[in-house]
Amino acid sequence: MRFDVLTIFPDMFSAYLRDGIAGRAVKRGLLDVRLVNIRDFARGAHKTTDDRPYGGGDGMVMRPGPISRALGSIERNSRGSLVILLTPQGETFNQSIAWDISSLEQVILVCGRYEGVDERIRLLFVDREISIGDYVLSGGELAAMVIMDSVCRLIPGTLGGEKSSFEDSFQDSLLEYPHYTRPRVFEGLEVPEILLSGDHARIRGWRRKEALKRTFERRPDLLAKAKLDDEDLRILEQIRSQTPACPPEAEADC
Ligand code: 9D3
Repeated sequence: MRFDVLTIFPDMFSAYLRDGIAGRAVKRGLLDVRLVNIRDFARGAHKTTDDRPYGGGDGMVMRPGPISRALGSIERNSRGSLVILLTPQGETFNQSIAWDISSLEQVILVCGRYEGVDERIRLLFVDREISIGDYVLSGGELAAMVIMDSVCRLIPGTLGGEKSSFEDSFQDSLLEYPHYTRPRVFEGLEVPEILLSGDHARIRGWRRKEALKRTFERRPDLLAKAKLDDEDLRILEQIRSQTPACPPEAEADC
């Protein structure tokens, strides 16, 4: 798999590509990452990549010429490649989109800056538009790294000794149970006795209940999609019955 990243700030990627999971995939020969500096394709004495918006208004817009030429410089995989624009107006990224992308041989990530990219880039070249969530970033670079990170984990061989992405996705419809390591007592707080018992069946049951409890409390939306067996449903009913009802005057907050 190969990522080509178009950006005016290629240096933002160096620490991530050195220390992150994508860097490891590159070292193992599973992934190729090429950084393309859009400014290298800007013309004129000032090499500007942005300009004022037609019609007026605040902020600057990325000019189409440099991005178009940068895209033209990329060798395209004959078996197909996808151009993704990182933009607040895109579909919200999630694990299902990460799986989609992980099946491709070449992904071209275009990082916008300023108020955005000239509309004609989108019209002429972009296959998919992605946002990483409803908050304001200063540009697409961090979003591109988020996508590379989550997609890399899905390439077989990237995670090495760690938990496989298959195991990860198997559980991913629920939040995780609480984790503990040494020491047994920290700041007066003890590790739950059951985790020290060596009774693996009871430990599995405790963890499943804690995962269901957390998901019920924090992300009830996930329970709707989760694969739950009869035992899970029984535990959930017990959790529900132990949760105080929401008083009508506080309905919006609980
Ligand atoms: C503050 C300016 N906004 C209102 C006029 C529009 C705006 C334009 C450009 C807001 C952010 C950006 C830069 N952001 C991205 O390029 C971006 C992004 C994001 O801000 N949030 C979540 N995902 C992404 S992907 C690219």
